[in-house]
Amino acid sequence: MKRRFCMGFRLGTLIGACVVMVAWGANGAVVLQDGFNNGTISTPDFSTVGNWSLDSATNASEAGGILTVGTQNSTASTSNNLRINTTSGLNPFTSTVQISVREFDLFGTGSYEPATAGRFRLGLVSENGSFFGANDGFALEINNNGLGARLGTKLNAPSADPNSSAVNLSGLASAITGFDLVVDFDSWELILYSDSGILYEGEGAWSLGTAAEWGTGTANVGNSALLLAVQNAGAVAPLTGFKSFSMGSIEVTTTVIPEPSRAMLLMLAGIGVAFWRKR
Ligand SMILES: [Ca+2]
Ligand SMILES: [Ca+2]
Repeated sequence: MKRRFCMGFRLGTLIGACVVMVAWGANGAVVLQDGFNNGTISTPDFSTVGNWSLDSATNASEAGGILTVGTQNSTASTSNNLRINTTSGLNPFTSTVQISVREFDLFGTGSYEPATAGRFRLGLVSENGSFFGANDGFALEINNNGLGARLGTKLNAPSADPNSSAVNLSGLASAITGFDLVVDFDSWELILYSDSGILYEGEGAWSLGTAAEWGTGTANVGNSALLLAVQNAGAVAPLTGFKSFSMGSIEVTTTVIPEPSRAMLLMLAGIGVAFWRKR
């Protein structure tokens, strides 16, 4: 995301400008940190963007530094959501948002034990509590008991929920146990980890539309949310059991996207540095 500012300049200018941009780009601020240590699901260890709320108090726990959320009953296609109704501190149109999750596990019991049944999703959504609303958002899905993943935006898949427009993986060598996801309004980066190392690394362009289109909460207030969800789906009757996810930690960091005028000033500063060094 920073590289585009460095193209089309001579080497000295490029180095000077990049030094300035990198120094500035490192100023990410942690807005949410949760190791699930205090025993109360609703209260993160640290948050400037709000507290968690749970669709149902049942089938969820925070114990031993691990959050576990399961579906609510054994019928097909039910889901349970843990969410933070976001404030302006979590806005992909003004900030680059990095979300890191560790000690992740997707598993099931009964009819939902097979890999093909049920899924987990994480996203910034424009309608509180849903990946299926009319307004666009994005979702990272982990499916197949951690052996598959999809990433996409609603805008890139207008006829469906946010799904596989950016990433579509299946048959991974081992289960996903963590990820780093970096998003803003026009680009994404994703690294998936297993216990033995990096499973996948990629980046690309996408679109979340415009801030005005992004949900009833324009500029990321109102109904928008950071959502963690697990869904019962795809099981063979008779239906028993639940799909669940667990995680040991989540951290959300935001870095303000430069205003065009501000980026130009920084580049001029970089050119100045390069010129001064040349003399
Ligand atoms: Ca807690
Ligand atoms: Ca933990």
